[in-house]
Amino acid sequence: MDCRMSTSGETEIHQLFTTLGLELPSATSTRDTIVTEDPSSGAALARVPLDDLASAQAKVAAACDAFTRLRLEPGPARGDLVRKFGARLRAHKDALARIVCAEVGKGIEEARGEVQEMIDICDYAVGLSRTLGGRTMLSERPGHRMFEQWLPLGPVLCISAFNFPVAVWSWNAAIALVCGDPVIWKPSLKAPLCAIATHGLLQPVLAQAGFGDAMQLITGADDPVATALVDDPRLPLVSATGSCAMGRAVAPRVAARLGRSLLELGGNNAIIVDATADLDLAARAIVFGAAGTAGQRCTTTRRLFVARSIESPLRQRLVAAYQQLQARIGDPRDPQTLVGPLIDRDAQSRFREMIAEIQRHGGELLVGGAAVDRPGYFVQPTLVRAPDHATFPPIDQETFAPILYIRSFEDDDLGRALAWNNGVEQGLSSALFSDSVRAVERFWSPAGSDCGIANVNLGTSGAEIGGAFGGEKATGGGREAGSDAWKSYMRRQTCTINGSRALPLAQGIRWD
Ligand code: UN1
Repeated sequence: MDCRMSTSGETEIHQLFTTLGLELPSATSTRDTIVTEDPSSGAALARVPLDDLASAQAKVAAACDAFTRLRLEPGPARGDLVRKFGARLRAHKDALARIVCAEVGKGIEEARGEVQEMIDICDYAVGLSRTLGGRTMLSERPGHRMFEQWLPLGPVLCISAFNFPVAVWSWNAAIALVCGDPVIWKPSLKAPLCAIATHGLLQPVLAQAGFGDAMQLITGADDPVATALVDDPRLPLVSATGSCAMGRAVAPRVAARLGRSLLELGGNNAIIVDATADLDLAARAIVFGAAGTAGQRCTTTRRLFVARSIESPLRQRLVAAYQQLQARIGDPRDPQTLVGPLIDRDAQSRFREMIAEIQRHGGELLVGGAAVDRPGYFVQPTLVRAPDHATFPPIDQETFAPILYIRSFEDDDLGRALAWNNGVEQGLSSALFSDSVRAVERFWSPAGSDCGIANVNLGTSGAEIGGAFGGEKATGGGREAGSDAWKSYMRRQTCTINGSRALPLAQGIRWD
């Protein structure tokens, strides 16, 4: 049976690559390989050759060479490369989404959304390529003019995670390209096909413009390949998405060489629902936030704090919705499916271990709590009532699975809910459901949510690309995508010119 499924998985991938006009990389005898698998069946999809240290170094050298030319290309011309890439993504949205769906098990509707997020950031970056600018400042010295300019930084190392295998890279790549920076992409080894396909779509656009070496893809093991990239002083910025543990390994190494890092790490995101909230709206947002993408977004809703007087009606709505969800677990290729598999066997084991820990600590399983008995790595979306007053360690941990904890607070004690919201090591996303302007203002006040994202009457996940994306504390402090996140990809130069014949010193110093 495994053999038959493996054959169909391989055929599907082969056909999708053909639709994109691409060839699957072929394994050679000189390279190590990995087998990437379909998490909804456990069957093999393809054998992918890995880069070794020597090939990785050669790719870094090529990117450095590309930088010497890309930095001199006018910004709008760099934007045109991104515009053409966006056009190719539009044309091939469905096939690329199907590869994401097959390799990481993301439901096809959400996978299409992920490719749309790539298209959106391309449009955004194209606009940026004609609008990036610096400030002019007032000089204190007569006849002097002071301004700042933003210049390309250098080749950027982008480490991406399996859960958004193409969109998060595109936030980095589209912005870096218009800023004049080549990008070296080190994708998760759980999703190499997504990266190979995306890279293949971009490559003709770059090659045609003489920048075929500006984007490099390195599929390599953490040790020694990724470690060497992180340590490489030729790469002034390391933009890394993944777990807090990964960030803790990467950040000190980059800091040791005084490089820049841009970290987008874990989240243990909460929704607070107060007594004035629209419960139907809240319930819909909570279920998507907690069970969408099988709980594998960094923005997934993992904790729910509910005002005591509405706890029972909201819980009833959620229990009913979660019961219905159990029938919508399945093949992510089926548009009726709402919950696909976890990424791999380890993730499924961690889910099981966490369920055991929840029960050990007195958590009440309201719905779900089991792995699904079918091939692949499926688990049930799980709703847990956490004890209100006892300490409950599972709630403080980010388990990358669809587990949602509910806890209640007294109606007049929003301060407690905010303290719980802020009482975890991460600080990525947060949301409040409320019709009270006072509650909303408190949530957004300096004493409110400590997260990088703070939403009102919408859930914690599903951010648009126009905002700066990222969070505080153990989430790493980085900001990617919109707003002024582009500044991380450029170097700032403060420039002063003296147009007079005198040489006045700043701060009024006389030194004749
Ligand atoms: C991630 O999980 O790493 O806001 C990124 C969201 C998506 C991006 C998630 N737009 O949920």
